[in-house]
Amino acid sequence: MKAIIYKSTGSWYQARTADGQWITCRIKGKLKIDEDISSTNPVAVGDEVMVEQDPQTGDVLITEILPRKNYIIRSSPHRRGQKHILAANLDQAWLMATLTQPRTSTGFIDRFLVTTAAYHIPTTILINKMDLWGEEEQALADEWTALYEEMGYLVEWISVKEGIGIAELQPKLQDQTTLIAGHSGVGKSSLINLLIPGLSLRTQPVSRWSEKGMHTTTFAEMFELPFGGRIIDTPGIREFGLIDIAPEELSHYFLDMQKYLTSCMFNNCLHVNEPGCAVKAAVEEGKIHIWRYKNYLNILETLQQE
Ligand SMILES: Nc1nc2c(ncn2[C@@H]2O[C@H](COP(=O)(O)OP(=O)(O)OP(=O)(O)O)[C@@H](O)[C@H]2O)c(=O)[nH]1
Ligand SMILES: [Mg+2]
Ligand SMILES: [Zn+2]
Repeated sequence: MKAIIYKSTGSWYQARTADGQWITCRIKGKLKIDEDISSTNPVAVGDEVMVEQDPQTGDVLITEILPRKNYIIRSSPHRRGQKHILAANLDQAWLMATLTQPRTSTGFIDRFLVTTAAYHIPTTILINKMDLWGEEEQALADEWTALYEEMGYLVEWISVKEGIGIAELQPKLQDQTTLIAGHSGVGKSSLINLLIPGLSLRTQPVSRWSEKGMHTTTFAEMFELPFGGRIIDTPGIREFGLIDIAPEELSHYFLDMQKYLTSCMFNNCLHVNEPGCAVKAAVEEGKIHIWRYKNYLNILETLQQE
């Protein structure tokens, strides 16, 4: 029978079968995997799987992972060089950021956007905790919003605490499978609690000293929305490590660089110090934001080290 994975806690998985039953299952010794991803988690939240009952033990076993429509992958937080699939079969990704308590860096945002662009997953940037904004944060919010909207991303300002901007999110979530990602403490679980009455996911204040989150959510988990659709809560990500992206490919996933790429003198231009580089010219003319270019160079350097 077919089932969808809602939660993984290491060796056990919670899933829902095609006929609506909730089950707990584990992986059969020899699992048929189509793609060769060699991740630390062979089965991810959102995966469609085939399950069958072991006649001897009565355990429900996952016998096959059905082909994934897409997935979001990053380098494993625990083991360098290993891959971890955040979730699979997504309609969209929402990157939750905050300007204070904690502040999300644009480097983090840009790494995430590169991955979702590489896997063709439509992405929205949610900026939470607007209730805490002073003049500086407001100015930054304006700047980020203009920058990312120009590239074609949707940017929404919300306050989960005060319920601002939340009703507007509902039609965007309806009947979609949405992943929510971001640093620890930005309010991912708090938002899901607000969207699903009766749910009480654990949330925790950010540290007063470091202004960083406490890594309260420890496993990704998918929930059904009362108005239709599914939403995936994920553990806070400190650094989003990119995977499977070649250095020459990187600029293709910077949506603001795309239109200049064919004008570079060399078609394998890395836009660092090659002559006749249209990307660098656009940066100098202010058509590409200097932040974005700096983040590009940083990411490029980490890709070249691999
Ligand atoms: N001031 C303010 N605080 C908020 C808002 N949204 C969430 N918080 C608070 O931020 C803290 C962290 O919220 P969580 O929902 O636990 O954050 P998370 O993103 O799920 O964090 P991890 O599970 O660690 O990744 C909690 O104390 C929330 O009450 C908001 O809009 N404004
Ligand atoms: Mg959480
Ligand atoms: Zn170039």
